[in-house]
Amino acid sequence: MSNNSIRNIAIIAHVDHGKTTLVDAMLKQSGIFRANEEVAERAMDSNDLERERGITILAKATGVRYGETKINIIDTPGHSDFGGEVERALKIVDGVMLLVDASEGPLPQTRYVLSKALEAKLPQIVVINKIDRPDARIQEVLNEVYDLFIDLDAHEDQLSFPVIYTNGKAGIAKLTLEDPSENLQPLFESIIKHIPAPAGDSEAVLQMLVANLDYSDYLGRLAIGRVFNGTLRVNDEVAIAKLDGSLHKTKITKLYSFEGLKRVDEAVGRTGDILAIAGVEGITIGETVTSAENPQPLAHIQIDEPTIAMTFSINTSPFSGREGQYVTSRNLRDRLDKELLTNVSIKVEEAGGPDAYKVMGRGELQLAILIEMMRREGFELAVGKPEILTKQINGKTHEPQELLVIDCPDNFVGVVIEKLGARKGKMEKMINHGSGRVRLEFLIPSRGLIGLRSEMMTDTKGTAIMNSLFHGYVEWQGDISSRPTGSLIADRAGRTTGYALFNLQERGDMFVGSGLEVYEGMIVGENARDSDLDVNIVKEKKLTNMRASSADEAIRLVPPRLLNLEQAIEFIRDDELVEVTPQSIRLRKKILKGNQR
Ligand SMILES: Nc1nc2c(ncn2[C@@H]2O[C@H](COP(=O)(O)OP(=O)(O)OP(=O)(O)O)[C@@H](O)[C@H]2O)c(=O)[nH]1
Ligand SMILES: [Mg+2]
Repeated sequence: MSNNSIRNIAIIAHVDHGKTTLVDAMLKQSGIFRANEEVAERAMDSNDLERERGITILAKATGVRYGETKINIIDTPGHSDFGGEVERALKIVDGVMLLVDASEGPLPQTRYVLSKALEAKLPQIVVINKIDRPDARIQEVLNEVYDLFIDLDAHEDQLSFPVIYTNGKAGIAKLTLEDPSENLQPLFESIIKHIPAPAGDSEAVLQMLVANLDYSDYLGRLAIGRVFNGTLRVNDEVAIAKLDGSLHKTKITKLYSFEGLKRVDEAVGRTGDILAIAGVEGITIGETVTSAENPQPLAHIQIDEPTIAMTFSINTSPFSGREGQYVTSRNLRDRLDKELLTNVSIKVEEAGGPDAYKVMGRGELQLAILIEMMRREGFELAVGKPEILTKQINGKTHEPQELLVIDCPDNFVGVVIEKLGARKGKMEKMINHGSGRVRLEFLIPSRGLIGLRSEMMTDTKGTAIMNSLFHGYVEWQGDISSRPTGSLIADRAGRTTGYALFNLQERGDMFVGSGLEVYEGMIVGENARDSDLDVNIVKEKKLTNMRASSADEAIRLVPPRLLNLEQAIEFIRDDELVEVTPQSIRLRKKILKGNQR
């Protein structure tokens, strides 16, 4: 039995290939909005960090109507660090739209998300997007997509996917390039035709798989998931089949379906639909809402392991508690526990005592986003250098490896190869599109990527595009030398002076301007040499010297290099920390006292 009036589809792609923009257009053309309604661009990217960074971080569900059919669409993030979001979205859909940028072609995350969709045996609609780009190479890109399918061992019948050409920005979809279509009708039709309706029996035992959580001030925890079998009604007595095997009885107090950017109250949830329910305090992702009398849990959601870890600890700097609201180890623990509820790809362990936690995730960006969210909520914390999670395989240490794709102008190829060689990168492929840009593919230990982005940007004058993808484990690749420079460290507390900065700036890059409060052990700059250097950055000029005083007015300070959170995380070494507060990002030595280091 299937519910032919519903389709559940996820939209998957590499970062920035236009998923959220296409969902915008689908929402608009399905008549969800009133004629005069103001709708923001990339409306599904609703949280602050998503809007600021212009990327999707969390997978989100929406529903549109096309004729008699309700299409639930899950917009997913394209950045590799958020792959866990894609993995769980795929558990509750019956097919995917695989979007590929008509100029960039398939990139590492295209490969990743497609491999997950093939693994889940989900049918695909291939969408070649951004066909309006002046540098679009549509036919070539389509061929690259076929190659990718073949490379991923797709079955013959999986190669007969439908192809749609779109300009997501303008809301146009075409079945062929000559198609005069001026709207998304061909895409909607294709979804209805090629994506199977959800199977499931409305009379069978209730089984709803929870793939996401949300929170409402009135209703408490909301579980979002798909009803695979049975029918769900408000006030039903149900059981939550917990991950640990136990059963927890509860009553559904509220039921919603998704309609555009809103949730719509429902009394009865349909089999096959994606719904949000309340009355499920304590539920977590991967659990099943099922019959209380005859519980039949679905298989748990299993996703890829974390590859990177960072230590989050309470802020022990002399400035601790000045700028943040939440500073205790209890605060930190509670916040991380809360994160674990919704963020399936993160793991947390105690790291030698209650004041520090090892937080494990898929990449630096994922952890940096978590830290950024925490500081906005009022937390202060200190974080250490990211470390790679190794694994013992047959008694030998293995480390995670990444497939790294770099796109750069051909005159930088030499620099790029040299840089990656030093980081144990092995070149696998080099493709010259003949457009003046070259695409290089490397296998490189994940360690080798830490701090690479900023160096690569400097080396290629900001022209390189880098993308990486987890590519299994390899035997430990030996030492990779870290930053070749040392730190400039404040040797006493006080306020920085222009005079001191002026005298220090020839030693390296300064991270602070004048008049800033510093403490002993705080890192104030990057030493041009390879060792650390303690400096007096609060030194006042001697007031008795009239000549120096007048000369001071003319001093020219080089503007400080202000590091953002990700740059700070990339900069620090093992014996250093980043101190994060709602207002500041400071770098420090783990051991503050100069005479104890
Ligand atoms: N020229 C052109 N630009 C497009 C098109 N679709 C999207 N874009 C632009 O591509 C950029 C990325 O679009 P998004 O919709 O945020 O991409 P995304 O795939 O959702 O990105 P992530 O969620 O971060 O992976 C934006 O600047 C869009 O305006 C298109 O059809 N043509
Ligand atoms: Mg997006």
